[in-house]
Amino acid sequence: MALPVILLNCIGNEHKDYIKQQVQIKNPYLDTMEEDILYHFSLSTKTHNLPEMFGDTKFVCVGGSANRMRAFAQFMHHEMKLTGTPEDIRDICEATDRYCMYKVGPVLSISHGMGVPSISIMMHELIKLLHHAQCRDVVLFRLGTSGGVGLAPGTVVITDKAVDYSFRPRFEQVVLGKVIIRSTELDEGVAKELLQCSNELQNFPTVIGNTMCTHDFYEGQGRLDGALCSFSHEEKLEYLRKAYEAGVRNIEMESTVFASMCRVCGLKGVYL
Ligand code: R2B
Repeated sequence: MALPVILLNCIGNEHKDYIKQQVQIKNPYLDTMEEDILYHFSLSTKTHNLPEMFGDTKFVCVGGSANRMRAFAQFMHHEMKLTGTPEDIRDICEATDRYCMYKVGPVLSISHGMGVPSISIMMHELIKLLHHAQCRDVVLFRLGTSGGVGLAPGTVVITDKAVDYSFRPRFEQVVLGKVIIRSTELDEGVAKELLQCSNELQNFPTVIGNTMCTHDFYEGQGRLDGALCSFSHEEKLEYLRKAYEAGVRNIEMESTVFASMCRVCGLKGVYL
């Protein structure tokens, strides 16, 4: 409940001047294409009027599970006192079961699945969707689960930098067999504003810290209970200690690609 309430408080503030830009697509081929099919959303520029459906979107909230993002959309519907009943909101991507998507007023709520490959596909199609729909001034929030490092359970971590397994603020993408490195720093202004919103609410312990993105839930995050475990309990603690010293306050599996794609495409991104 903490994340939706903090976010609601933030959205309740007047929409700030800090977000006055269009989504920047970094693909010269895209605008020459007769049709762009967003395969995993089951949407297309030919079959759907994307500006009409999505043009007024201001906040995109993404999270791992489909059920959670539906519940989040219903919560926002209720809190924004929209017409109709929250239970009746329709999954815009119902023709596919890859992702779910709900639109409630200016808020789009989308699931991204687990891990970098899954959220990366969703991000490509989402950024293209925002471009085709001619959206402006959009802020993108990831509201998801993660494991805290040296924090009381339930603490909300607003990500300062998304870092890789070596605590570096970078995302490695393999393109045509070569590794490309992209930066993963997130928008400082929006993160600070969210922290302020959280402080005003009380009851929701919130910190700003680095989020470490791993490519695996078990060995990659130093868990001792996977099917494989090639390290000792002490080695695990040593790694987590080093992570903490490097500013890591939580661990999850999607932040680096989220942050790097927001940065390249000129989107304000906040990672919770
Ligand atoms: C957090 O929770 C999921 C793994 O259980 C994964 O998506 C993540 O980043």
